[in-house]
Amino acid sequence: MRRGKTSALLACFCLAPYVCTVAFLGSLQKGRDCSVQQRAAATLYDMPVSNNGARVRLIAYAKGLDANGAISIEPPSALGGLKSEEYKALNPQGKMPLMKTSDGQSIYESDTIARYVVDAFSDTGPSFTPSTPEARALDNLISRLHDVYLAAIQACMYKATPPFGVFQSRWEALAELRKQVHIIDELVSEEGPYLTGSEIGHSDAALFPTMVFMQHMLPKFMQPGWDWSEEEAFGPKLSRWWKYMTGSVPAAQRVREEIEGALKKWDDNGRWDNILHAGRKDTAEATIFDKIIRKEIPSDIVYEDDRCLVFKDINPAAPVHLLVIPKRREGLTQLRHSVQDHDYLLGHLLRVASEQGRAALGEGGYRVVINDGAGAGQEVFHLHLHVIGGREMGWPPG
Ligand SMILES: N[C@@H](CCC(=O)N[C@@H](CS)C(=O)NCC(=O)O)C(=O)O
Repeated sequence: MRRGKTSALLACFCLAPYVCTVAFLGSLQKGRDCSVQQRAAATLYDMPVSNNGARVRLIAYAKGLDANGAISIEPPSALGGLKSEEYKALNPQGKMPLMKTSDGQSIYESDTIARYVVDAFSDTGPSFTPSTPEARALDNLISRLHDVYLAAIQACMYKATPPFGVFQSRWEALAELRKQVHIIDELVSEEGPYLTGSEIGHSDAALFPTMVFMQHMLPKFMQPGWDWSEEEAFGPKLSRWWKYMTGSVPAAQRVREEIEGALKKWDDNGRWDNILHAGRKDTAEATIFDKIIRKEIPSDIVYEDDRCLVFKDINPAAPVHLLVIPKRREGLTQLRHSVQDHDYLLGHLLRVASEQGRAALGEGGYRVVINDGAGAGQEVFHLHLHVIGGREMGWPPG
């Protein structure tokens, strides 16, 4: 839809006089086609740190929609904040981004806003729609994998406490994040430079801001066995794509600067100081249990899963005496170091202790003991639950 400047100006006056006129005059100054100004002045409510919002911003910047006044960007505080009644009337999820179109319609969820922007402003800038059905299918697939499997658990990199999407364990969520990145890497076009080939698409806009998060945050979680290497973390094709986007795509460079500027403030404010596996790493000495877990020294193992190991105490205090230990200590040298991140692990250890107690003793009673500290009889500084039974026990325990 292209019109002359006069008819465009008339249309602008009919739709939204003030903003459209400003936008139109702006376009005159820049000597651009003014067709986009007929829909002028949608508002995107968003913040620089928001990677979901950055997906829309990247598209808007690439299309020049902020520069020509077609989209203005406001913080959610302009509507009283994410949790205000005014904001939630427009987006009941209370999240950003949110778009209010020039006719007052509210659109939320970044993928939906991005598709609206690409559709409504199809006459300007890159189409963000690859030209073959196969490339479009790949574009949709990567966008969807990003939304369902990455964005849904990304909070494991920066949120203070679980859950992280469906994960209660930060460590397991981080491992899943890395796995999902590799699944996407496998799908990426060999030729590039974009994810699906020669044309930029929705998937580039969706994944790039989340990559900025991962580039900034994942190295904070590295530790023995989890060394940081960009190529290893992202895979060869995503690493190549990242270099291209950061080196040759101005809209991507701009959102990267915006996000990193905000993340720098998070760094400076100590955001990661108390985050388990980042600022709060387990640096205590290894114990004999680590060797048992790695099977470097023999033990009589009765049960094992991804999270814990159960074996017979070599110095039993009763006919049945099992030790239930976490495979990853996660700072739990003692019970007293537990934080909310450990809820999943503590619950798991207790359930396994109960299963193993019943398996060993049937209807007979058993006792589950955690000694916290040398004064309470703790000898190995790696959290362990004693499951003791098979004889009469007194109370109080000595
Ligand atoms: N699925 C939503 C996710 C939106 C979302 O989680 N936004 C974050 C910022 S990136 C947010 O608003 N967080 C603040 C909050 O949840 O209170 C989308 O794609 O738009």
